[in-house]
Amino acid sequence: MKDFIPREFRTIYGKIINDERITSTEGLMLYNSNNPGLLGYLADIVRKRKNDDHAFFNRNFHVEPTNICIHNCEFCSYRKAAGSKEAWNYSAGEILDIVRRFDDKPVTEVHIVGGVHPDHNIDYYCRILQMIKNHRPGLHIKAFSAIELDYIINKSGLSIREGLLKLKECGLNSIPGGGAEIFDEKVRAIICKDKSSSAMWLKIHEEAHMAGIPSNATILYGHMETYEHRIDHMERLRKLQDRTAGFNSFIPLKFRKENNKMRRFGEVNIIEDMKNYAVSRIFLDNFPHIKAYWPALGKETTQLALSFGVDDVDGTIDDTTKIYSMAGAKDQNPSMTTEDICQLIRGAGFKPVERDTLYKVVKEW
Ligand code: V47
Repeated sequence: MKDFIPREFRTIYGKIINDERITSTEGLMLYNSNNPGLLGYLADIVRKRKNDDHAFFNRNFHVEPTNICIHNCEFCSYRKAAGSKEAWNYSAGEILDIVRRFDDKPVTEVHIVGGVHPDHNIDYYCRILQMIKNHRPGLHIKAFSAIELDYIINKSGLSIREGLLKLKECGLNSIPGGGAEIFDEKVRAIICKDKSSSAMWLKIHEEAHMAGIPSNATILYGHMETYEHRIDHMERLRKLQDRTAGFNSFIPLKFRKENNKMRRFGEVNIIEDMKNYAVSRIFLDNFPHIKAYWPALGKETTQLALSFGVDDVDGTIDDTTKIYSMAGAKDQNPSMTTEDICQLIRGAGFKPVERDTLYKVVKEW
């Protein structure tokens, strides 16, 4: 047993080196420890076993079809009322025009997510998918959060499975992790009260996995939630992943306070960010990847996160998302060249590996 592991953490340490699952109580103990160095050390054991010294990224861009939304989440800085000068709502043709701007670029993924527009339906979503697939069949379409899917599938009269299979047939390859926020029903009732329930988010991802559509999962942390709420959130995900193995990555999203109704909660500090990545890596033993989403977190913090369990930094983005710049993130026009990302990763002591959405290696840089 390593001498520098404090006595109270030796059982957890033993479990980690033996690749055994830690309990919720042990997860809480890690959160409550004031020892970020130890958490980084423990998380790095899991990280290296799963992903060696590789740090993954992809070449991607986002499309945000609309910022008009039937929901009015307290943390959202992105939503605008219909009729507002800052609101937009693209037709499927306009979305294809955005995709066409990347025709000469070696991107492998388009990430499509936006508000839940009251006029949208499954046919509009299918048109988007089909137009993109016809234009660029090799482009992976990671699209539509469980919240958008809940609305359009429910409206279509199809079952969740039927709706997902229809979208898959039209070209949907995977589902992003948005909309999970915090699963605890009491917190959810305060921060996003009219949004799809936690049970529905989990059901849609479970049905997607069973229909052969992989997905990601997120948590929105650093506002009013407690460590117990974070552990409960991850416990629900861990249970689902045990059944389906359909999640690729877990993406902790740090709450940003600008231009939304939750400013009073402030923003957590970098120690809290690192703690959260480390505990996620250790607790979610059945998730292959933990992602630090650099447009939300900032480049330097992302670099540091690689030593706290993170093995993926998302992608090049090319200034195509507004969700975080509107909420006060440092990069107002998030974009990185492949060279920038490789430098960021190498500077942190890891090996840059370009991946596709499903983590097949495209190139070791
Ligand atoms: O669900 C919104 C979050 C999410 C704020 O799957 C905020 O690869 C912090 O899910 N402060 C959408 N967070 C983004 C998302 C995502 C991002 C990157 C990669 C993937 C993936 C998924 O953004 C929302 C919400 O949790 N969010 N507003 C805010 N003020």
